[in-house]
Amino acid sequence: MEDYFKSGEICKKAREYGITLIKENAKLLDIAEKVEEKIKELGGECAFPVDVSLNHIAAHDTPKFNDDRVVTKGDVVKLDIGVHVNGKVSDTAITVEVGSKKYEKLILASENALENAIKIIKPGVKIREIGKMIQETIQKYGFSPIINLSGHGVDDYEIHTKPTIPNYDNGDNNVLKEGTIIAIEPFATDGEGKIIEGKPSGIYGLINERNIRDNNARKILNFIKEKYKTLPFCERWIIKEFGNSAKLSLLLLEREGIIKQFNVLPEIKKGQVSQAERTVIVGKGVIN
Ligand SMILES: [Co+2]
Repeated sequence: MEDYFKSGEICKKAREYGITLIKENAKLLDIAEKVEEKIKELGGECAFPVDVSLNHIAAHDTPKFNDDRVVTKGDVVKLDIGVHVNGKVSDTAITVEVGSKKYEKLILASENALENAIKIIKPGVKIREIGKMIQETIQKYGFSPIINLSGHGVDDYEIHTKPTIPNYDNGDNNVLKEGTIIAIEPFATDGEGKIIEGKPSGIYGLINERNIRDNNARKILNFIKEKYKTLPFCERWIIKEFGNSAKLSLLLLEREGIIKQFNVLPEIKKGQVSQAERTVIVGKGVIN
């Protein structure tokens, strides 16, 4: 348990630091790298690449190597951060609107949904009740929850495990048990309330530990197994370690079905999206 609290503390500090970096003209790459650096400085490791997702992109957008995108006025920026300490994962996210207040209510909707959900979490609460609370809170603001994104359990070196915590009443009558560790992450949108698969994100995960003959690809695969285990990693990190030619090896590993690439997740109607997330130990409270 101690490592979870440590992980949560680092996660919280990284989030607070991240907020200070989200400004007009800031490079997305700088935001991600500085937050990742901060996590290590504080004694943690990244549980996944820092995501900086803009506007109608709900999640899973991490800057590429040499990414030159910058934050512009009016952008709604979701910063999603995962930390682990000896594999104990905590997950958090916030939304910042830069230089305007057009989406203030949308951001409040996801924040308030998160707060209300956390208030009712205790041993014995039905999973559907949490979803219902999130849905009702977001709808009260006049928006829709994104129903095909959900909160999730976390475990040793795993960021998405059971139980699934829906952002709507999905009818799940299972109850939460004392000590279960879950990330709650409501997404609110002025779109339809659904995400689709977008462009490749440059974020990968190991899915099959098969051997590969190619020397460079094997070297990189060994590095991934050793360093990230089953946690997501990104092209940017691999290029930093192995140089530009690593791109080819990643392609090869992907083609062989050894690693899988995730896609960015846009809202289906290109609606604006806000997100808020914290990690909770059932019966003990929020850790980050
Ligand atoms: Co999460």
